[in-house]
Order: sequence, then structure tokens, then C-alpha cells
Amino acid sequence: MTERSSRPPLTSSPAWQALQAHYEGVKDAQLKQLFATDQERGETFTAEGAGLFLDYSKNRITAETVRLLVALARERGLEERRAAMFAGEKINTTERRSVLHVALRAPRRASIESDGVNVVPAVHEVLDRMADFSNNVRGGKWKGHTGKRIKNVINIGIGGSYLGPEMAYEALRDFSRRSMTFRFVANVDGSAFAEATHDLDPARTLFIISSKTFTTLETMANAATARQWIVDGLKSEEAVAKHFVAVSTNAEGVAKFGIHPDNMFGFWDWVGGRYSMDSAIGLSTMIAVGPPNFRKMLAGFHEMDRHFRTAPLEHNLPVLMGLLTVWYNNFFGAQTVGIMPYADNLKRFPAYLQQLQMESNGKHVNLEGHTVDYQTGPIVWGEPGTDGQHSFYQLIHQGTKLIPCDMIGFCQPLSAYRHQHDLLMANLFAQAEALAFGKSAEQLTEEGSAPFQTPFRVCEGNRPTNLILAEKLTPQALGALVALYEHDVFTQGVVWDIDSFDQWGVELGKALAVRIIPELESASEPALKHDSSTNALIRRYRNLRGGS
Ligand code: G6Q
Repeated sequence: MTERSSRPPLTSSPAWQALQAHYEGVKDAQLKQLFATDQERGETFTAEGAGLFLDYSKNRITAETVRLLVALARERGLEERRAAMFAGEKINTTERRSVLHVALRAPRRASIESDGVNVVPAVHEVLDRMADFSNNVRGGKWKGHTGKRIKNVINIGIGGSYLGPEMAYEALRDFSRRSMTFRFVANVDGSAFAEATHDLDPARTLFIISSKTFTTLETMANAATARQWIVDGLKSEEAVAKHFVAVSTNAEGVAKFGIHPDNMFGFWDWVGGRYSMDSAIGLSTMIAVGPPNFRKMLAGFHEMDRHFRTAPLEHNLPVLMGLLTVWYNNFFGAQTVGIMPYADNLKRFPAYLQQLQMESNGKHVNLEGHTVDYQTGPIVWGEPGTDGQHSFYQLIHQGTKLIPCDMIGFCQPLSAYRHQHDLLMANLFAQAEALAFGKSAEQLTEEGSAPFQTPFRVCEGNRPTNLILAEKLTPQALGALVALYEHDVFTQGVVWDIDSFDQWGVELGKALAVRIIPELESASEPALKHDSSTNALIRRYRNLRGGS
């Protein structure tokens, strides 16, 4: 095992240097040629795990590239860091915390320790309480203040306490209780709350206040508004007890809000916000799809954890995907990664991954606090196919930027419209094919293209894609897919030698906002001490804001 301290800096390490030299030799390689010279390529550059199939053959790589990338992962200590994570070591060094989201989906019999304590029994205790509560709400045993059963569930939370629950609800709609309504309020913009509640009956509405800290400005503001909405609507302070539950690590804050400890579902400081959709933060998901489906989702996560921990790096899905991101990000200079799920229910998946990837790996210093001399996390973006094909795909096909894309598809539809599913999947395969192989001027001419149009119609191809295929978008498949990306992000972070589990960058703006709030609201003209632009904007806002 190579100790971190004795390792050379990333860009001067032997494996990096070898990759750099290799890159010079293959950077102009064309996918068309690579496929022509290796008839088996589409079969060999594939990997499978936890029910997911990855075809990475349409990447600008050779077998040697994979060998060198895997050597880089080994040299940077991926296996040791992975073992350290699973062993509960405090790999979130800047916050001195274990990183144990893998414990959230460990089977009951497993033992995973943080600070010498096996955390798995506590995980299952919370899961069992969540299951009881979910069953009570779904079955109508849990009643609102006026005795009516709950029909509407609103999750109030932001960032990691919002994106996962909303994404999972959308993804698993087909498995959800259709007679109930599920909504998600994140933005401090009062319009979000107003829109989520405008057509709902308070007597039938349950709020889940999801906040690890129970101090987040947006969530606390929306929770206070929700409290007032219930109290006004049901004309009783006591109604709060039956219309609010909390998911948090801050028992004191929850009690102060008026939520009984029995109605609080806890989690732990070793669960990062963006890694928490499978903790109690997933309570809305569990109420929507029911405890057995939630457990199937956890089983999918766990299966991918096992694959990540045990499969050889050369056949390890998250490792391969993480290394391919490093390849394009650091050697080809690609700035972004496109996420294109060919599943309408995954419409929030790109936004979910945006946080997972960009909050985790958008870092400018390494674990020792030194500024890095290489690129770290790419910009992640995307939209479901086929929608994106009719808008921004143009730039991916013919623009001047290299945009590696992950395309995700399922072999079986959730809807009854099988033919439309074939159309959807035909488009997925066609796009990956078109991006890789394009269309040359010669081909166009042969097909009778008008000469004046030919240059505009040429698609150079050589645009890389990963193609992820699963049988069906089930709870299990969703769990495996999310875990795939969690460990993909982990792999990248290890190579870049950064802390993928902190998020100090979001603090500054939050602190400044707290300072500005009274300046916007004070009755007397405040003495503004910002820059001239901020001062002038605040003055203009005060003049135009109206109201009291
Ligand atoms: C995620 C981040 C962040 C966090 C939100 C909400 O990894 O830490 O997105 O989830 O700021 O925080 P609370 O859950 O504490 O309200």
C-alpha cells in the first residue's frame, strides 16, 4: 500500500506521465477506425454489475488506455481509500467525519463501524420506524387533526434534503400510491410553497421537514410558513402534532419547532446531504412507494456497493466510469459531462447528479490544502432523451466542444405503450451511433447531398458516450444506478486527491445573505457597507419592493 504522503503529486506521478504520453499517441484516434480494426470491440469494452450493463466501447480509448487508467487508480490508492470508506475511517478529513452512506443500505446482519460502534442496528431501527409510520399514513391509521386521513405529503427541504427525494419520487411514480399527492418545496421563494399548497386541504396534508441541521434558512422559512398554513387552516396550534414530522440530526431544533421526538426520524453526521436519499431523508419516497419497494431500492444500492468493493478494477462499473471522466476532463480538456436518461421518469436525475458530482468534486485544493494544478470536477448537465435531441444535441453533434455523454436506457417500458418504448430506445441507440460514427462528406455526396449543403451536413463523429442499460426502471435498478454514480464520483475524487465530502464553497453566500436580510427589511435607511454595486442594488430594491 502506498501511503498518501509518500506519493508524488498527481501530475508528476509515473501513472499520470504514462497516460500523458499515451494520450499524445491516441488523441486523434477515430472511433470509426477503432471499431474497424477490432470487430469485437462492442462486446469487449463492456462491464456488468448489480443489474446494470455498461457499454463503454464508444469512448476514445484503447485497451492500453484502460490499463493505464486502472494503473493510475491503483497508484493513487483507490483500493485503500475504498477500504477506508467502508471501514468507517474519517475520510471526510476537513470535517473529520466518516463517510458511511454505504451503511444505510447494508443488510441487518452486516457490521460497519464508525468510532468503534456498529452503526447498522441503528440504521435498521430507523428504517423500521419509517416503515411503521409509512404504513400508518398509507393505510389511513395516521389521521390528521380533524380525524381525516392524510392524502397529501409535502417534503420541505433543500439541496441534499430535496433533490434525492424528488428525483426518486419522479423515477418511481409507477410504484407509488396513486391516490396520494406528493410535492416537494425547496426554494425560499414563497411561490414554491404557494404553488405546492394552493389546491390542498390542510386537514389532509402532512409536512415532512427534512433538514439534517434543522437550521437551513430556506427550510426553516418554508417550515414556518407551513406551520402557519396548518394553524390558520385548522384553527388550532395543536394541529401541528398531527401534520408535521421531521427528518433531522438536530433533536433539539425539532422539539423547539413543536414536533414530538416520536415523530422525528434521525440520521447521522456520517451521512452527507447529497448522499442521504436512502436515509430517513427518503421518508417521502417510502410513503410513496411503500416499505417493501423502498427496501428493494436499498438492495439495489447495496448490490452496487458490493460490486464496487469486490469487482476487479478493470471490470468495475463505477471505477471505469470515474476513470473515463478523468480521461476526458484532464487529458482531452472536456469541461462538461452530459447525462441523458432515455426515461421520462428520470427527468430529475441530471439535476440530482449535478449536485452529487459538482458539490462533491468542485474543489480547488487537495487533501493537504494545496491548490491543485489540474482540473477537478466537470460541469454536469442534461435532460431526458428524446427531448434533448430536439434542442441542444446539435451542439454535441456538430459544435466545437467535446461533450462526453452518459446515455441511460431500459429494455422494458413501465407504460403499456411498448411500441413507443421501442421508438425511445431506437433513438438512444441511434444517437450513440451517430455521435460515434457521424457522417462524412463522401457519404453525403454518395447519398446525393446538394454540394452547397454538404459541409454543413457533415457530422464528424468521434463523440464519446457511455451507454448504461438496465432491464427496467424498478426501485432496485434506481438504487443501483444512484450508487453507481456515488462511487463514480468517489473514484474521481480519489484520483484528484480532494475531499469529495465537504462543501465549504456554499457557506460564503449563505453568510452574506444573512447580513443582507435586515438591510432589505429595516424600516430606517440602513448604512450599507458593501461594494458600490451591491449597495446600489439594495437601494433600488428597497425603493421598489413595495409592501411593508
Ligand atoms: C449536501 C449539502 C447541502 C445540504 C442542504 C440542506 O451535501 O450539504 O445540499 O443538503 O444545504 O441542508 P440541511 O439538510 O441541513 O437542511
